[in-house]
Amino acid sequence: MRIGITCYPGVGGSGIIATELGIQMAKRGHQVHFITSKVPFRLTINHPNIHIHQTDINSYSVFQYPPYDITIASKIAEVIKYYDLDVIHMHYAVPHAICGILAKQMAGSDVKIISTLHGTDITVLGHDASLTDAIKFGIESSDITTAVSESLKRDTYRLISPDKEITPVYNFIDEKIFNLEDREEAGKHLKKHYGIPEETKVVMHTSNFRAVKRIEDIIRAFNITSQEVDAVLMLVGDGPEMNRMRQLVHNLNLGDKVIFTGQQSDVVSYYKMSDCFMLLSEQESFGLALLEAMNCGSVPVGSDAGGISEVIRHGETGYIVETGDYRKAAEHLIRLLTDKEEHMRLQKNMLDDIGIRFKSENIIDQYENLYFALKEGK
Ligand code: GMT
Repeated sequence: MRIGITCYPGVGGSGIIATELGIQMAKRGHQVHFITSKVPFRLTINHPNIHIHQTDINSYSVFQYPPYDITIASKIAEVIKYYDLDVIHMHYAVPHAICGILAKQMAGSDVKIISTLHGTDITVLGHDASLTDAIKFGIESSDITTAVSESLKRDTYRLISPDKEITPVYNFIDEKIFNLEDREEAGKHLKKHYGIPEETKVVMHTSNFRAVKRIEDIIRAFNITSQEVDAVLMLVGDGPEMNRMRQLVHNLNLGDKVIFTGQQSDVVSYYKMSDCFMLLSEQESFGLALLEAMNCGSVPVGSDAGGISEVIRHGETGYIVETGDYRKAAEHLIRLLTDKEEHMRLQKNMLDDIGIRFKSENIIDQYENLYFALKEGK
C-alpha cells in the first residue's frame, strides 16, 4: 500500500505514535510518505520505504499568521497525486484531519482518510466552542476515525457528539527499545553520573511540563515519601510549568532530592534507573510514557484521569489514585519503595499484561487491517 502520514513532528506522544507506526508499516513492505512541517523527531532511521516530504510554512507580510493548515493540505494533495496514495493517516483532529479532507478535494482523488484522535485535540480543544464544529467535521468526514483509548472515545461523544463510529486503538511501544535489558547496568551508570548512591530509590516522571500533567502533585507526593524513604525524584522534560515547579521544590526544601534533567534524548536509561513512575495528570487520553516506563520495569502510580486506568490495573500492575489525591499517591509510593515483594509482584504482572494487551504487533495489525479495509473499499 501507499500510505501518507501527517502528524506534529515535535516531542509529543501523537508524533511518536505516528512515526513508530510509519516505521513499522515501512518494515512490513508498505511505501510510507511522511508529510510534515519538520522531520519527526523520532524518525531517526533510514529505510528505502520511507519518504519524507517537508513543507516550509511561509510567512508573507500580508498574512497576520503563517498559513500552516493550507500549506500542509497543499503538500498532502501534491503527494496524493504524485504517488497515487491509497490511504492518508492524519494524526490529531485539528487541523490535520481537516487538512486531509481539504487535500483529498484539492487532489481530486479517491484516497481514503483515517484520522486518529490523540487526546488534547478533544479533551482540551473540545471545550473551545470556536473549534467544536471543525473537530466534528474532521471526524465525520474521515473514512475511519480512531481514538487511543475507550475513555477518549467516550469523551469525544460527550464533548463533540459526532455522528460517526469511533474505533479505539491503544498506543504501543517498540519493545526492542523499551525493555528490561541491562536495566541494572543502565541504572548504575546513570546513578553514578548524577552522584546518586546505589541504594537510593528513584522515582521518575517525564512529560512536556504542561499544567494538565499536575507535576505539583508529583512533587507533593514525593515530599511526603522522602520523609520516610531514601529516594530522589527525577523530572525529565521541559515546558511551561518548569519555573513554577522549580520554585515549589525550593519552597519545600527539596533541592537536594529533586533533579530536573531537562529534555533528554535517551529517556530509556532514565526509565531503567527508576523504581517507580508517576503520572498524576488531570487529563490523559492514554499516557504513552507510562507504557514506555512500565516495559522498562518501573512500577507506576497514576491518577484516574482519562485512559490511565485502562493502562494500569489498580493493585495488579500499579496503583491508581483520584486526580489530586497526592497523599494517597504518597502512600502507594512508600509501599512500593519499601516492600520489595510487592514491587516485584506488580512488576511481573505489569510486564505480562503489557505483553498481552499492548503487544505492538497486535496494535500495528489493527491499524494495518483498517488500512486494508479502506483500500478494498476504494
Ligand atoms: O501528553 C501530551 O501532552 C502530548 C500529547 C500529544 O498530543 O502528543 O499526547 C497525547 O497523545 C498521546 C499519544 O496518543 C497519548 O499517549 C497522551 O496521553 C496524550 N496526552 C494527553 O491526553 C494529555
